[in-house]
Amino acid sequence: MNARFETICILGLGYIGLPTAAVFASRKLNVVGVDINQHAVDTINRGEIHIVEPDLDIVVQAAVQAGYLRASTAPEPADAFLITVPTPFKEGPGTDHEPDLSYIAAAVKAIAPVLQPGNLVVLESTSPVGATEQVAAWLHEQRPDLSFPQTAAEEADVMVAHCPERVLPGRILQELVQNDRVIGGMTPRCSQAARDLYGLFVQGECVVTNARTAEMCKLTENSYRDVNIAFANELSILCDRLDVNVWELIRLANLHPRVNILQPGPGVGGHCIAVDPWFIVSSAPEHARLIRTGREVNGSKPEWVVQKVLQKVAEHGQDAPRIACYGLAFKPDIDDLRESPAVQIALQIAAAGVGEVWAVEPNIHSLPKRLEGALQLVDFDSALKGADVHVILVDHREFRTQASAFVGRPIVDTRGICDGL
Ligand code: SAJ
Repeated sequence: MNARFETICILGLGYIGLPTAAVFASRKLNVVGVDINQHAVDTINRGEIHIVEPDLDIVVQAAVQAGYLRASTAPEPADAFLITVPTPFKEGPGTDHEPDLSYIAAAVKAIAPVLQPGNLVVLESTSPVGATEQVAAWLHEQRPDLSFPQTAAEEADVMVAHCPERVLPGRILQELVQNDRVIGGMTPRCSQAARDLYGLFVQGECVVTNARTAEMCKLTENSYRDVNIAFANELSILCDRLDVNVWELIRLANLHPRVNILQPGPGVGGHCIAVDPWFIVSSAPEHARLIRTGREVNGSKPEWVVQKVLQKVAEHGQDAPRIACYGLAFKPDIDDLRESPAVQIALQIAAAGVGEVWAVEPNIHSLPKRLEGALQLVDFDSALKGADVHVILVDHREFRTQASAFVGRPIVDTRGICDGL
């Protein structure tokens, strides 16, 4: 028999939680989204959104107006609880990229008092192997009156599963519905319940495995991409040394039916690909050699770009030049500056003190506090007219469509948007 879900409580209303909440609500489930950020809660309750993601505003507005989506700072009783909070690194001395599960722990603590027999708890946050079992253990500690799968197996009062998100920022709403999902329940009954839940909106296949495999699968997907981008980034550095056009090289190599090289760039950003491979490395450092090297290659690319820019500035030979950095986001057509190599590069150029550093970022209205002072936000036309050196860091649509404007100017093009012009 299919598990019945009428009310869903989603903890963490960020890039994953909010779209997921909105999609469940659009299927006429009662959704309570929970976030510790009062501003996010108020914004959503007005039917607006606090992040940039294509079409999300329309879906959220419709869901709030129809009464199916509501935000709150505290969890409420529900049939299923989804945990979609961040898993950053631990900070402080002696920590080497170890995952920080404190947001998950806080979410567990928040839902424990409202848990009821028959509930399903799904961990969606990207997590190190073993985190779902940890969630179940924490829940048991806080609710000794309820039984959980680690002790009661299929008889448990509360079911627990891992179902990692795999959507691409910029395409979240399509990918949420269309992508296949990996479902890792702590028992087959937990998996079945989670499969029923996601089956309410997922059109792709929901493939069942155990929780540890699901955790490792998510980390593997992002590590695979990281290592492949590292290959492209290494090629770009080699080609620069060997005077070969890397964009043309990759196009040609990819004509081979079994070669598919990704694109080089200024480094790898975001809160996923630049982070998740470390969760594998920190769990077995001596065995994760390739994955660590991929991270190191991508992690050192921004520094290489900075050196290229300083070289270009020196060639230009002007005192106090104005250097325009095009793009601050970690990838095209989004506003997300987290772990962005573009931000790192712009700040390092500013710190080098060779000139004034301008940032052109069409997806934000003002600079975050930590960038104020070091950078100046200017619009595309002013940068094009006024800057002496142009550094393309993100291939935003606005830059791609106007790439010919850069021709003939001193430029460092980390994304190849001017290739062939
Ligand atoms: N990048 C390159 N060259 C490429 C592709 C990407 O330099 O050829 C850079 C981007 O500019 C960006 C970074 O890599 O800085 C990551 O971007 P991305 O588009 O590859 O991935 P994310 O971080 O937006 O989303 C990834 C996705 N994972 C995979 O494709 C395996 C997504 O499906 C996951 O859901 C997401 O991580 C996540 O949340 O884990």
